[in-house]
Amino acid sequence: MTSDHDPATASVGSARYDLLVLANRLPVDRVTDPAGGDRWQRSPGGLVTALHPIMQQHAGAWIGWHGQPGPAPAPFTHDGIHLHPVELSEHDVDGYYEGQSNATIWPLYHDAVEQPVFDRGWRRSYHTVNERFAATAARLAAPGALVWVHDYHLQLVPGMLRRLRPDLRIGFFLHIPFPPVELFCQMPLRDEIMRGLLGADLVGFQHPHGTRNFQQLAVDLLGAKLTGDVIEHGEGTTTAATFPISIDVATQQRLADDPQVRTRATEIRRELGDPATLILGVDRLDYTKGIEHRLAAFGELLNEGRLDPAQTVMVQVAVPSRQRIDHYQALRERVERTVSRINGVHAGIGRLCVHYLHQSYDRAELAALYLAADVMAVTPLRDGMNLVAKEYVATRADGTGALVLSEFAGAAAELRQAWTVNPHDLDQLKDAIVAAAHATPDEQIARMQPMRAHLRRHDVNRWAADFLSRLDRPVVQGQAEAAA
Ligand code: GDG
Repeated sequence: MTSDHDPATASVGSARYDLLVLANRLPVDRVTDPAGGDRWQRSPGGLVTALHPIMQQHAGAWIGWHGQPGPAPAPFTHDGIHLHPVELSEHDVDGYYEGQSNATIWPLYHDAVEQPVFDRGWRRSYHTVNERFAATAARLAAPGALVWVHDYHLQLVPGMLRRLRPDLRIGFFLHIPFPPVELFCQMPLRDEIMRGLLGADLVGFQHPHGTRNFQQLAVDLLGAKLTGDVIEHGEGTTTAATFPISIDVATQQRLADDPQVRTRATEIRRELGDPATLILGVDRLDYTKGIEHRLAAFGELLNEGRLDPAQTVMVQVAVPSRQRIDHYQALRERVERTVSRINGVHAGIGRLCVHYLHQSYDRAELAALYLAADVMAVTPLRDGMNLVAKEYVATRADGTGALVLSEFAGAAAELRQAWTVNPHDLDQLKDAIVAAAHATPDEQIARMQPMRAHLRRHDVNRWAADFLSRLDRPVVQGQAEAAA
């Protein structure tokens, strides 16, 4: 990654960068101080943590939306990263973001657990916004720069950028599942998306299933030739490979060791009435996360007397998400009705069975919840990875705690010692929750330790380094020959 520009003297706005990251959102949020002043604050996500050192080292820039419709702020530097906001109008937010990205692609890529909505106007908007991102990257990239494009919002960008700047090395990582051929082919935008993704030199997926689905589609839909993990297509070659994302394990462990967090964990249990078993769920309030299945299982276990309502508490953190989209409003109503029904039947005065928290929390409070929980229930119907499962494991320094994990989360491919479940099989889910709740400390530790060891070796820094070093390696042709 070399170029002749000097990052020390380049001013944001006119600089050309050796490393560019493109994601729907910039890694900062605008927050308002109590005094009424606005400032930018780094967002809590693992992606920015992982990329931060690399971005600083290579004087990289991040291109993304700043989170508000309307004119984009001028480029600025925050925490050593150069940020280039992309403007989205109200119309773009409706069509590109809430429409095509979150009401078409998101449900379709998650097994169509909700019916994807197809809309011509949204598709046009998606195309327009992807063009805007590609044009910004083309303008800002130094000759031969590495460009790393993230996620389902920007699938057309690699192809568009390739046409504008053939000199770049372009990588793309999909954070959500890549669906089977039959599902993908429902999408009117399917050819354009495939050609968009194949504009990249390297396309990364969370799970081998996604990688295989993509390779098969390239062959079936576009007549590409597959040799090893290299796809030869009309426009060149693209490597498709699996790079399971992870978390910042060191930071998570520091939180777990923090005396204030530990005290808070004890306090949480006390505030909940010191139950024998605390079952925890932490998710964005999203229909892919299997929150309803989890609640149904818990409700039945209480009805059947297999869990004692006086001794068992469930805490469900449901972080508000995509609240303007119909699917999400309907889900919220269903979840709230179910919670209320369970509490109506099983709670007592001053004693709830389900504590439902439609709020977001800071990382320290989340870590305290992870420390307090005997059973962590992660039951998505489909999930690219699921970082909550990994965070729970990384927090449990003494090896206790029990993770119930859906086989449909990408994380299940790595966290093999969890109580693995098919969340659609309610009886199996119930049995797993009971088994996890009754596991002895020895059994918990025997399961937890190998998962903790795995995470120590596979943290988010390694994920980013693996992807970027593979992207930076000009060996695509060599690999094709070796595999032939
Ligand atoms: C997508 C894919 C993939 C949760 N509540 C709060 C909060 N969180 C944090 C968690 C965790 C993250 O948000 C959620 O990550 P997930 O992986 O569970 O889920 P998605 O948001 O759906 O993410 C997913 C991921 O991308 C990465 O590739 O794993 O499959 O769907 O880190 O701790 N953070 C804060 N307050 C909260 O209340 N600050």
